[in-house]
Amino acid sequence: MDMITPEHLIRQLDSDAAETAEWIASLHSVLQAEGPERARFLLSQLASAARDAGLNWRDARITPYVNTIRPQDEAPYPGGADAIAIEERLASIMRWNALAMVVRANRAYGELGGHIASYASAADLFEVGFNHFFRARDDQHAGDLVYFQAHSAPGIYARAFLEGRLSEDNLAHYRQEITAHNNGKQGLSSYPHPWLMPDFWQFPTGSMGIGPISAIYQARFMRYLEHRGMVPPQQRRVWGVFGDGEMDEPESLAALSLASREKLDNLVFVINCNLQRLDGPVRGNGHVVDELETLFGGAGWNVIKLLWGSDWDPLFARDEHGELVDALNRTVDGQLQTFAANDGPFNREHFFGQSPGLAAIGAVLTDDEIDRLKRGGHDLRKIHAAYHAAANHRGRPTVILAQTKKGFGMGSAGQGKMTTHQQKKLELDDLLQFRDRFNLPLSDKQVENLEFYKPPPDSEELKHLRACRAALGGPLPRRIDSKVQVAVPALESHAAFALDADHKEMSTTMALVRMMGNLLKDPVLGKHVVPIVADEARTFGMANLFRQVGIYSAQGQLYQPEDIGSILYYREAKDGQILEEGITEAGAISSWTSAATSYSVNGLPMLPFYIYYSMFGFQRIGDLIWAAADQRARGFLIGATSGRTTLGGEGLQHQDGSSHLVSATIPNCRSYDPAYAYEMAVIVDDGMQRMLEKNEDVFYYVTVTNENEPQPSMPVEARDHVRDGILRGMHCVLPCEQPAIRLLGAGPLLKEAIAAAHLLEGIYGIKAEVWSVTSFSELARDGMACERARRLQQSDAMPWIAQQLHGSIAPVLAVSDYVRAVPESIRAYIAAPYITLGTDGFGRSDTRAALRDFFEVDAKWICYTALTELYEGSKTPAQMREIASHLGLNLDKPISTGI
Ligand SMILES: Cc1ncc(C[n+]2csc(CCOP(=O)(O)OP(=O)(O)O)c2C)c(N)n1
Repeated sequence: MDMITPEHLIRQLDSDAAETAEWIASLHSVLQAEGPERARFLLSQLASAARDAGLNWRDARITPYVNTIRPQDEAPYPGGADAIAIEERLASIMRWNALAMVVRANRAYGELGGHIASYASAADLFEVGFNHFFRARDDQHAGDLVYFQAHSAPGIYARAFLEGRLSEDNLAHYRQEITAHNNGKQGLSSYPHPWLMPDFWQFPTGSMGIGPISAIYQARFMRYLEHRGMVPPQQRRVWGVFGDGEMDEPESLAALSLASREKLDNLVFVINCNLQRLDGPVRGNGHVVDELETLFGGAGWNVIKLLWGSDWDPLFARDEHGELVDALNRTVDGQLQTFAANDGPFNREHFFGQSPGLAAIGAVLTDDEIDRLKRGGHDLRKIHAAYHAAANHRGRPTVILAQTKKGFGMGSAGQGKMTTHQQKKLELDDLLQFRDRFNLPLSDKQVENLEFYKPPPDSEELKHLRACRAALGGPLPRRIDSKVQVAVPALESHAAFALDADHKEMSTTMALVRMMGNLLKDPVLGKHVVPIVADEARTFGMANLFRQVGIYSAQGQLYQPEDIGSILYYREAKDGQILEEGITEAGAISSWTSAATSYSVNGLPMLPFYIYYSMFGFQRIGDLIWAAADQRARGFLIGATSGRTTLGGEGLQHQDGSSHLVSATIPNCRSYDPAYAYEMAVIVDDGMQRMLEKNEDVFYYVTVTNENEPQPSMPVEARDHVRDGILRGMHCVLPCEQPAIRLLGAGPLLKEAIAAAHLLEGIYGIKAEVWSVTSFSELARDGMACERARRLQQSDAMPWIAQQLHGSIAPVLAVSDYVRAVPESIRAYIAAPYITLGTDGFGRSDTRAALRDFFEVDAKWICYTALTELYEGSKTPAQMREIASHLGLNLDKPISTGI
């Protein structure tokens, strides 16, 4: 085995130590005599001289494997040693209760799962935050936002238990939400879940990577609101506590440069570097801390390494020849994990035993002291110093790279073990050891019974805990469900052009943008609207908004835009309203979520419209949308230039045939695929009313297309009826007495259905009725609900679609620009023969007409398909071929799903 042996670790000795010392002494004397400015200048001159001499030398972005903050620079601990002692006891109690919660649940039902080791490593990082930094919302302050590492949730519950916010009953129902509910109790969700615990959790972080990118865009959105004068400037911060393994996710690192570019000094990341993820070490053969230091530092963040506890300080002080630092620099993470998993004698032999110098440094410690040497992330004093420095750093976001031990205190049952992440059952001996390790006042029997422990209300611990939180504005986490309303202007005031379009040519995208332009001018609603794009504003015809409301830029506009003379010039402004995110759908949706949850997070409702290529929405960033749904987001997602056959020419990457299938799976997302500008206007109006006036936790997905076509006016008579139909999913656009067939057309293919009706009548004398289906998913949801009510409550409720199609038994044929599974979703509610056409298969680059022929969804194919149903049994195959040939269709063409 390629194990690190002491010999490997012995550092290469300095070839001229005296010369090195001279250089260092010179630096020190400059520092002393002339200060850091001059020292920095000299170092940069030296670096440029080295470059000139062809040394190809570059300052490594990695600093030695030691703490960034020197002991003498540490801020004093509020309350001093006494407070530290109390807080350590509190952390021990929370550790126990968190562990007991998980082990209890799994003793009862082995399938429930849960994690002990992650919180065990993060407990101290959380405690210092809770006791001294995380500000809650109260009358004076809008509060900090804290993103909690999801699988440390048991620890957060354990704290809320001590605070009296959660009861023993709650803890006993960890991961048993349904059972608890059935017993009239509130259970605890596995991970932060605002939908299920709406008074508690603010941000869902269970899916790795979503917390980090969301935290960055939240901090940015706070600045946006401040710069636009929507909220007063306050020292609010966003704190994100994440795992080192989680940093592997692309989303975790994707927005680092945005954070520094925008100088987000209201943002602090605390990365819990316990050096392990689920399966094993994060970077066994290197240092994850160094890698993250390079990445964050390179992106412009202030990096604070918090690696070693105070008990290491005397050891570093004795490290005259740098052997200790050198050994730490060389000890890779896999080895550090092994040291964490082993005891004092092992560490003395294998770490301090590497050289006589190191052995001498370690000689002042007993084996037990070596065993208890703390990593930085377990030392309250050091953690406080790092948080204090981060909170006071100006001009840049800060990341604290805190080294900890995974499963800290779990002893041989878990600390530093490869398998510790999944550990959820502990033997009695391990539990007793844990009790002893953390001096918990529990009898053997109480340990065996996994009893939760809460000190008396007037104990030093609980008084301290309450006082700390009171000073910081109250408990955390806490989600506030604001009921502030924003008045929505009358539909006619901003969408008259769509309601009375009178066959003017426009696409639904153009109509949407025009409507948004009008809404932005509304004296009440206007300032709440947040248009968001990911570098496609021009594609969607939004360039006029650049001038109208400006593009947000924290720095304003430091250049004269090339197109300054034009009326639509590219205007950036500090109070700009548009969020132009550049080519990052993940970033843009994170901005959208920040705006869409502002009603709760900031007590200020905002109305975001994120307009994007529909293919790059649910398919590409579906998980971020799911998280937004969990957060009870309110806003509009606009899938632009949507549909498989409508975005001619673009081919398979851009042509979307599936977003409506996915959006239908999100319970609080209402999805629409309108055909007409007036339908779109009615849908947006309804969304605004429900979200801004009725404060419903829903969001809307609306697809719009770039196909210019004559737009009919909304029928004048029975507008309420039409409106109701549009919102519930379908309304009749071509009625007919005793139709032989009913055609359901959706979105851009409605016109093909209407054209097919004319073909059927004109050529074959067959009468067809045509309906515009604005939402298959709303029809299907209603159908499912009625079906269930019939079964469970013996209700006679009839699905709405069944009511609409009630008057006839003629076959029904539906056509959608999405995969067939979308129109198939309503099959169960149609009491007539039902045929569906859709666009399954890869997209192709060609004209719309060619695409619609290829996918067999144009007027001719609809007509032919209707005839196959109507002529069933009365025409021979040869006659059907003749009909197809007459329509110009090739029945031998390959299937669209073929490759
Ligand atoms: C997107 C996603 N992929 C996988 C998981 C499963 N998962 C949960 S925790 C975890 C390991 C996390 O390791 P780390 O971030 O280092 O945190 P630690 O538990 O070590 O503190 C994994 C893979 C997840 N929750 N989300």
